[in-house]
Amino acid sequence: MSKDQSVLVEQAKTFIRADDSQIFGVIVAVIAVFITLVLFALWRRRKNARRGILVMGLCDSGKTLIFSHLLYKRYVMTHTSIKENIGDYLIKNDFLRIIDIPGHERLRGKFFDQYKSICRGVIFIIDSVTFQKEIRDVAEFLYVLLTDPVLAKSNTRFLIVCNKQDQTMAKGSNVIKSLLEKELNLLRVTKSHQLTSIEGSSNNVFLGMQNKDFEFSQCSPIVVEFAESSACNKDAVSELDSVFKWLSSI
Ligand SMILES: Nc1nc2c(ncn2[C@@H]2O[C@H](COP(=O)(O)OP(=O)(O)O)[C@@H](O)[C@H]2O)c(=O)[nH]1
Ligand SMILES: [Mg+2]
Repeated sequence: MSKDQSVLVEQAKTFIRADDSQIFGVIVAVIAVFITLVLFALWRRRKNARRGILVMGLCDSGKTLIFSHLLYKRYVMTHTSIKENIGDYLIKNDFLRIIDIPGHERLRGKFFDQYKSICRGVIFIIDSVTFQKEIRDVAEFLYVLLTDPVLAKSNTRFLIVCNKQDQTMAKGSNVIKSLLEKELNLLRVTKSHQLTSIEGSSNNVFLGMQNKDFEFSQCSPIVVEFAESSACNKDAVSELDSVFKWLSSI
């Protein structure tokens, strides 16, 4: 082979090597884009699988009335329910499935277990008029929800709605929040004693932080917000503004 020929061969080899590394780069980029798309699709699927908003709270707090305002924008005469109400709430080309779960102690556990795997958020309704009388029951119910491992794992958002604000005896959301924090703090001690005495290990997550007085801000990855509402006004949907806003942010 002449000198010129071997120079040409060398140049061709270098060119092919450069071309190889370019092709390699393109392949890596394509694979990276493909993996990102697959992960994004999986994330979307998981998020869409959890499109349930559970409306919960004690009996007579106003769950069914708020449910019907949210879905049908109207006032209805309600009666104690033994079955769940379900409806789809349209939002930005998408929908959330709102599920009004009966408040009765014997029924709510069964319905909660049935729907918690699709739960993206919880709207927890409190009757702000009877709150002080019922504080223990409200705290017990909230304790079960906030320590549930399924809800904690899926970063569930909570909106605690202090309803019946149209009544003069209604407590405001700030008062309710701080009274509930104190009650949950006490309840946490009782529950941990109960657990150690029955020698069973529970899967439930610890409420708040060890060795610190309980505050709702410590529930991470669960996020808890508070709002006030009045659902009885036949036309004033605006008094549920905070609930509508929360739904559009979830
Ligand atoms: N004054 C007042 N009454 C309400 C309000 N929300 C619900 N109620 C009344 O409380 C009662 C129980 O309401 P309901 O929606 O059936 O409660 P649920 O048992 O939690 O589903 C009904 O008589 C409602 O009209 C409210 O914001 N203000
Ligand atoms: Mg009801």
